[in-house]
Amino acid sequence: MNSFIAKSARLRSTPFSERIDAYGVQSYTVYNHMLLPASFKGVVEDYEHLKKNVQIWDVSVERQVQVKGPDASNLTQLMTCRDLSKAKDHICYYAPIVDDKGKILNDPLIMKVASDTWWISISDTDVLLYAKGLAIGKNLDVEVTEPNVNPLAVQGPKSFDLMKRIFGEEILKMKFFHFNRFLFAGHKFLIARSGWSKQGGFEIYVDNDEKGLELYDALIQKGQDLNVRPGCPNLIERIEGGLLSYGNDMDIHDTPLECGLDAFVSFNPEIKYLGKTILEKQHKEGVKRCLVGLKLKMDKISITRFIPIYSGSKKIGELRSACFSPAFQCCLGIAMVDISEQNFSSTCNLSIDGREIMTEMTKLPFIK
Ligand code: THG
Repeated sequence: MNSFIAKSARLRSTPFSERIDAYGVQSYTVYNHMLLPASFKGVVEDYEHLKKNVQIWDVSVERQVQVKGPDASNLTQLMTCRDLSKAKDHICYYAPIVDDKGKILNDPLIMKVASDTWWISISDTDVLLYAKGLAIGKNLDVEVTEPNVNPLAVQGPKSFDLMKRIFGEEILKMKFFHFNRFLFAGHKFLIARSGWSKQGGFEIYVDNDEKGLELYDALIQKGQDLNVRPGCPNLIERIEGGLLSYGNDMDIHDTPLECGLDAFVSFNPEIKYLGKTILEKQHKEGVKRCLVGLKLKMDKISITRFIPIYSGSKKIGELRSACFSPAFQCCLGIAMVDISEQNFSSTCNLSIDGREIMTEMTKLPFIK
């Protein structure tokens, strides 16, 4: 297929777009109405490189929905099933946003960045519109905006060395999922020890285009001997690590309990959020389906839609993401299956897309 994406202002560029082009991005996906690189030298080569070195990712698509004002905490809590009542400045919270039916609308990181200001670092749905609608409908005293913030992720085992060279020893003291402000070129950047890989690293919330580009170039220059490269979230690495992708592994038809996100669902009587009574009922009765990992004895797979899974003639679930894993030397899949079919003790033959595949069901993540 020789098709390409026609770029326009509607597919908003980022402060780093020109660099990514120049460094030879190979493919894009679309995320929050923007282009997100999907590979540079090929998904497998990018994966091998990420596990050994350091990569700079333009993840500007991780948009910040800013909720600010006297009712900011109320509105933010109303949207998420995670208890944010004790949320501390300097800590990131993985906090699913659910609707009035307890179904997942988004699975962002949420950060309290000032006493009356929250940043919701969203996955691929229009949380801005949902928040605005709720604020208007409930007459809340808040301002909901999307500030000009473009995250840059520095990921991989050598990210610590690289970040130290630019921001000093202090940055290495920061714990996982904490954030703080660090100086570069006279500008204070909000930086978190986080990122959508299991290889370790940081996310820099770039709120100044010019200084951000200067920082991008410094990261590339100072990382030459660390074999730094531009990169992007990697399909294989994230499936092995069990990082769920909204729109792929889960969507508006699923609840956080069905997706194994129980740790992020509060049943504290003091906490009020939309969909809570439905989630309480589901928690009490138990879920009817759940996300599992599948090890599939096959050497190639590519998923562009949910693929029904049959055991004999019975449909037991659907395969939602999958890839060939060099680490496991088989295909790994993430699937939603009937709870009665959950079985971690034996292998079985499952029919996937009309092919009988020897399959082992496992808990997620594949790699701890
Ligand atoms: N960083 C930022 N924004 C984001 C993402 C990100 N927005 C979109 C998307 N990614 C949101 N989804 C996730 C999913 C998982 C994680 C982060 C964001 C994650 N999970 C850790 C894990 O599974 O090991 C820890 C979760 C926990 O224990 O709290 O990192 O990546 N800014």
